[in-house]
Amino acid sequence: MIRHYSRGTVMRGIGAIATGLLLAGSLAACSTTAASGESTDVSTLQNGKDLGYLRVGIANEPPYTEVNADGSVHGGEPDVLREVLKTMGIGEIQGIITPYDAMIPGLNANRWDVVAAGLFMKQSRCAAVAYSEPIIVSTESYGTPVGNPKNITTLADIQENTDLKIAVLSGGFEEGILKTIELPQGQIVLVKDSRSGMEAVTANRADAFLLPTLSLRALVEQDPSIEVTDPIEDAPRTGSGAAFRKGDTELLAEYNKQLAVFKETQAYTDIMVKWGFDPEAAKGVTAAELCENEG
Ligand code: 6CS
Repeated sequence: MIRHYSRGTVMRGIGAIATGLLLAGSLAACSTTAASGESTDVSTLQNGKDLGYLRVGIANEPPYTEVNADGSVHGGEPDVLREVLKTMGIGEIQGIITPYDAMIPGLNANRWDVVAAGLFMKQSRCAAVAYSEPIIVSTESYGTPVGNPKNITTLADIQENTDLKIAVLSGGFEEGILKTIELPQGQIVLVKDSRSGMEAVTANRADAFLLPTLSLRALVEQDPSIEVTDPIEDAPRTGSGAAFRKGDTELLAEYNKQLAVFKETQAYTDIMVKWGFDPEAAKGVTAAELCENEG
């Protein structure tokens, strides 16, 4: 991705970023209005080095992504992204919260430079963006009423009982799972966020809420009104890493090179363990394998 910045804009941008970083995590992107005078072609990688940060699309769904009260961005994905970018000369990330179904359109519209949100790899997404090698491989579960009264534990269970209604995030990976198994639309309850998914279950509009296991567990820690099943054994393996624009080949290549080194460090293990992920799960798994996921 080549964007045209005049040298003056780049220098003004660096000054602006120095101020911005003092605000610790303000959610902003640098101005890209082209000034008069000579223009220079600046790649996303070089632009990140010049300005000191990359803009990252996130969801704010712990433990994958979490935005603190001061605006700082954390979670398994952003914490790894930040450390790997530092080895590449890019000191910080600026988070922009967005729904999952807007992450790829926003990336390709240059509203952010990378997605690091646990945006699980599957065929259609891998066709639209350039994923790094995976840093997280995780599982899916159901959030059900306490006691799981309808004993919903697998995808087969909801296919066999057409009375069951399942809440999923609109445009999320889980909606894709239900479409792949050809669940009738009448059994699918689309919700806009995790809170709404939980409420669909507690208000009896849905019999279960399909979401990553660790995300449901984080929600239940705050609100034990539902319970979380064991990982769904017939659900696809979910894997994620940083997602870049297809044209940012230089950024992807350098990121993967540094990521391979970082995944062998104690710092990587510490981040994964801190957020509840298995640091061994992503080792030996490739983006190519995870991109075979249907949907
Ligand atoms: O990749 C996705 O669309 C899913 N990823 C996470 C971390 N949560 C739910 C979302 O649907």
